[in-house]
Amino acid sequence: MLVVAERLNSTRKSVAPAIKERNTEFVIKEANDQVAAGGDYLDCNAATVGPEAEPDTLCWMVETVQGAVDKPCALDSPNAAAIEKALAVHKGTAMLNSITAEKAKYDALMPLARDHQTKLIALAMDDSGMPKTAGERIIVARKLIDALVGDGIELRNIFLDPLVFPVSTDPQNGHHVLNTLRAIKEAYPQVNTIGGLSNVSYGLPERFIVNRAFAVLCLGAGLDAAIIDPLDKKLRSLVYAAEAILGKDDYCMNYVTAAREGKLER
Ligand code: THG
Repeated sequence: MLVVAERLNSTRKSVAPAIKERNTEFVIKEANDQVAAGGDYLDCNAATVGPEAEPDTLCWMVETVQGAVDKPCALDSPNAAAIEKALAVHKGTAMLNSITAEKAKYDALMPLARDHQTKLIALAMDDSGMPKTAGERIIVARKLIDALVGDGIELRNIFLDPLVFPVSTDPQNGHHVLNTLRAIKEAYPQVNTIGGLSNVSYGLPERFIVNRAFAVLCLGAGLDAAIIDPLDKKLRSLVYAAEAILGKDDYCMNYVTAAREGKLER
């Protein structure tokens, strides 16, 4: 499973002031910690500084992160101006987080993804709002994937996000995600799937437990990548184990190596 490390997000209480004050040391430590824990992409979200300051702040985040670690970033913003500026300073292949089938957003962001050949997170939503059931999400997802392919985006660069909502608000919310994952992988085997797993546990106690259970279920339904806190060793351990069980880890090499390297925790 590809890990998009989520901790450098300005909506987190401890991160917002650090980003506003351009605390380089804070960002470097988070980047180093998340890569040491297995992060493949580092999500960078500077939304709370406001739309005026966001482009320069996101650039500063990307340059600070990539000055410390040799990893690509996931540029977490709906602001095309911020994405465009950040792409200009980003080294390697970035991930763009995210595009939707909302017309204005699609038209602003699709050319950036196409021209820079980025990885692209595609959210299953359009101008009619957030789809609810798996059936509704699959219709929107198909529309979006087909539009992207028509505009020259390669299937392998698309990461379809089915949108994760809390199970505390609707008991079917987990099911909607799992059913969407299965349907997308069946219809488009070359498209990758991704989700922000921690959304599932909003409003519940001991959220980490719910997130871990959800990660395992999503892997079983065809999840390829996840936006997670890689510092959760127990979550990472369950992901290694689940991948071995699902035949995604030849001879359990990754699991055994993780154990040898002290990365597993029961
Ligand atoms: N899909 C896509 N992108 C996303 C999401 C998604 N980006 C944002 C989010 N969802 C995933 N990232 C985070 C980052 C941090 C936290 C949760 C999700 C987090 N939340 C604590 C909480 O809510 O309790 C904040 C506590 C704090 O203030 O520190 O840590 O679904 N494509």
